[in-house]
Amino acid sequence: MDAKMFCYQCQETAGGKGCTVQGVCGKKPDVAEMQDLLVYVTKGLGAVTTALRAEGKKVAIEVNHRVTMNLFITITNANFDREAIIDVIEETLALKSDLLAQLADASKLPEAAHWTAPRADFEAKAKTVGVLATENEDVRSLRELTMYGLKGLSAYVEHANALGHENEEIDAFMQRALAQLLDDTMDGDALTALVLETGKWGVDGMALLDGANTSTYGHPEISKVKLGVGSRPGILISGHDLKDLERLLEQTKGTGVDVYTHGEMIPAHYYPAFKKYDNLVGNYGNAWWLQKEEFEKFNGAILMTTNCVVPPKDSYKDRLFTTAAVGVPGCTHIPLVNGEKDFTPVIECAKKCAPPTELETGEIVGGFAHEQVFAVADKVVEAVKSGAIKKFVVMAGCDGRMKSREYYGEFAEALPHDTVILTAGCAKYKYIKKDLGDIGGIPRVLDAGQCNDSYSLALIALKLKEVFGLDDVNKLPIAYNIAWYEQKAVIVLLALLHLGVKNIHLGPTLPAFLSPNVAKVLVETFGIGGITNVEDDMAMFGIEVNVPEAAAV
Ligand code: SF4
Ligand code: SF3
Repeated sequence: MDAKMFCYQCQETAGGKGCTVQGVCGKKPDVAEMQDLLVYVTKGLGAVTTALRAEGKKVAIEVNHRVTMNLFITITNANFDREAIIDVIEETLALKSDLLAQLADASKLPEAAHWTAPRADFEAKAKTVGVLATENEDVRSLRELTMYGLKGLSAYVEHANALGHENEEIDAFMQRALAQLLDDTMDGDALTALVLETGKWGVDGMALLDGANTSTYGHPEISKVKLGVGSRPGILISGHDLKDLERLLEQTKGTGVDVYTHGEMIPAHYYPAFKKYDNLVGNYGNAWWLQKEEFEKFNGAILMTTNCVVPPKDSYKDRLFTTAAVGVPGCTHIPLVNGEKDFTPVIECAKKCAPPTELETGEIVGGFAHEQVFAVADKVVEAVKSGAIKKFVVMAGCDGRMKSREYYGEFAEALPHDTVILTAGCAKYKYIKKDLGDIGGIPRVLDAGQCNDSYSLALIALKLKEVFGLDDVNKLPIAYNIAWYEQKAVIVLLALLHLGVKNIHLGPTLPAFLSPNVAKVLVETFGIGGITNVEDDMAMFGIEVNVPEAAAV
């Protein structure tokens, strides 16, 4: 049977090879093809803006934002709305044609820079520009590795942009890289260099977002987050966009509606600026993949500010709202109008709803971003010197549906009591609610925040390297056991490689988009590896498995 689509950008791709009938994520072929076309026209736009810069012409901020938003839309679990994607393709074509007209010489640009067509012809074109249009498996692998890094980077840049922080150099790189992905003269070496360069800009992108978040909302501090529920109706806000949370908290003040965070929004509670809202009650639920059950039980309105959204059940579809890059057909989308968003439909919906059904009680502790850890650095260093802490294990990344991910909860529990977990991203939901204790007051799970806050973990590693007077970050007692799912994890990985971190282990499976040859280069150059089982991996990381006290006697 002919493939109806092809996508292998995430960890859950069908059979560990590629989704060809429909996405495991729920993406249908008719949506997949329009995402392919959106990627294609955005590469064409990148070629045009890169040529404009080469002619010394300025590229407007709105154009940069168009590029980042387009890539963000195609991230796993962000947008399932074919019609909305078609609208974005049309807008991009119009923008591209305006910019083309400003070029003195457009003769050397690739076909994608010139391509335009009426909407009726989109489908036919889309079928010719997907991932498999690159025939050579290694070239395809390197192109897609770069592309997924760019998609992850676009998400982080978009959040920084939402807070008014811009970095034209990052935008120029992203657009040049998009153009280079169309360039058939780029060989394996040139593309490998592009992959690594993407990691460099990944560090800059995360630094941009870190600066945007901390200068707007303060530095995260050690905080307790409530897990129970109140008695008023609520809005559950999910995704990564702190600006949307701020707007929602402002607009719900005095309305009698409470706000709860979900999934990747939990670290909002760590920022000083959000502590002043008494209607920000706590966190509800877990990582993205459990949302079908949890959104149903929440009873109230739900706002998805970014991925990861799962195509909703009818039982709560009318309570689900999207904004920015997110799209779900049939759900109300809240647009940005003149720099503002009106969440009235979300609030009005919530007012008519019952309060949330309690899932759990208690609290979790987080807020160990770089400044907070630096503030207790003496304590940490002392614990390492005294042997109370023997190893740090970076377990950042994503959570997901696969049963094989139970490994991460088991791994966390099996770690001996002289180890500390450094985490960020939704991967933490596998162990953050387990009581793993503390070491002399330092909790054994230090949550820095969202997946983009992996940047904090890198800064913490660099700080420890400095404090211990080491010449190589790989000489620190840190193991990297990272869970990945979507493309933000790809940019985090490339950023860590750029910072010189070696021997990172990725699971639960290695990316399907790594061809055997590309995987070999990553293994040989950076020591990248997979995972097997808790016991063998503990030995591989040089960690003694935790023996429960009762069993030890
Ligand atoms: Fe498949 Fe993942 Fe692509 Fe969805 S995003 S279609 S699950 S590879
Ligand atoms: Fe999670 Fe989607 Fe990756 Fe941001 S929310 S870490 S999966």
